[in-house]
Amino acid sequence: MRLSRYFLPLLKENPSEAQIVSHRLMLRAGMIRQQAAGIYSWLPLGLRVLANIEAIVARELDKAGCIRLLLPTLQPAELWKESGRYDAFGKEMLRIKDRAERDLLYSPTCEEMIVDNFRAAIRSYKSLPLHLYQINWKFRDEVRPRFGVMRGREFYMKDGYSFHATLDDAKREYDKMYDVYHAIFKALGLTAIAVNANTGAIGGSMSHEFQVVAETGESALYYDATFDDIRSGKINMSSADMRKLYAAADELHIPEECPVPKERLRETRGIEVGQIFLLGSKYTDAMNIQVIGANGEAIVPEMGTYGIGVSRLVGAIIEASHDDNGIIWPESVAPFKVGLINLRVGDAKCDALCETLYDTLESKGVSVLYDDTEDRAGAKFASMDLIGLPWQLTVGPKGAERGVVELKNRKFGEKQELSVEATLAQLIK
Ligand code: P5A
Repeated sequence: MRLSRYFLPLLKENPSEAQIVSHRLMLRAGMIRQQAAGIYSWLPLGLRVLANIEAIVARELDKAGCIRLLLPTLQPAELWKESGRYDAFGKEMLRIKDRAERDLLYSPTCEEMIVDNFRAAIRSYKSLPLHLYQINWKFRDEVRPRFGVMRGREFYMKDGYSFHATLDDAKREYDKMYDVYHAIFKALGLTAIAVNANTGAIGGSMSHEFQVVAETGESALYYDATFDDIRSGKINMSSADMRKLYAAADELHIPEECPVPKERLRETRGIEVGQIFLLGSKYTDAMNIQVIGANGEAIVPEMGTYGIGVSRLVGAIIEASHDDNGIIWPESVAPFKVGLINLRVGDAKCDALCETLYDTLESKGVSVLYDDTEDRAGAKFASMDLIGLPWQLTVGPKGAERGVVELKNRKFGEKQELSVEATLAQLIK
């Protein structure tokens, strides 16, 4: 992508409405724009990151045997009246009437809608287990939308729902998703801590929240100090072993009953990037769902549900990975892998070398944002640091004369002067 042709509205000043660093940086880096409280446009740079996260989440779920579909964002109220949640959900639900005065709502979550799809198609235990998921917009009319995409009213969520013949089967899927979630967050460059949590408006008998530690997080957490060693990379632990360690959300932490000695107990704040629930038959009972069991009897399917805050993750990754100059994207989610800076646009050698680098990298599948504008060098460097692409490749007149360029790693800051061949070898892997 040529910067001169792109839509990247960077802000020079810190926006006064942003209280936390990720919100500030997303606005400054031209990733999002607020349209109403908790409702955002995703500008091209932000959308690329959102799409990368979405693709990683989908890839890991597909690998785990989950099946993707797409449900509508607008739902008829009748479904929610069947489950009893139409009234229970209260003011968080955005209620709409169509021209025929029929009650609709903008989906805050989709348990009812998925059960409705299940009942239209599944008759027998032989079709179980079945795990369906979607990645789609949700709306919750939060009392206090804040911190940008962290607590939006409109937000992008991965929501999965599994159906099983027995509660034991549902538990097994829950345990499997517990592991899959760790793998997903790891692939996104994050270490998540799974804490025991309340089931709230979703319901069920067991739940874990996946939390990324951050001072600015909205949840209070209590956990075994071993998690800090896992986070720092000092020790490596399997998801199964992690589950044996104590970790609880604020509301479930009872100091008198905590098994961890005081000196090993950590109290911090976290960003909830996902939550899983063992639902049992809450929705299948309420909506009268039955299928034929192995002995010909009627059984009520048992369920689980599994959520990931895809848009919230964009903010969470920035909270976990930035410095004073801007964002530092992990390669897996970076909007472009390389920022190519032409220090003297109009100089024949600089232009020719940049064009060669740009074409070669793009043709090898390495995404490049090419700064071909006439801005000052200082401004170009500052913008590249702000938007946080993993590699910065700078071409200046002296280097171009000798056929060398400068390659900087955004995370470690180290700069190398390299030949064109060596640069390409380094970036095309
Ligand atoms: C699980 C999937 C559910 O809704 N039903 C379908 C279950 N769970 S949840 O915990 O309520 O939401 C799942 C994840 O969505 C993110 N999230 C939000 N992100 C941004 N702004 C919001 N207002 C918001 N509300 C929830 C969280 O990451 C949460 O874990």
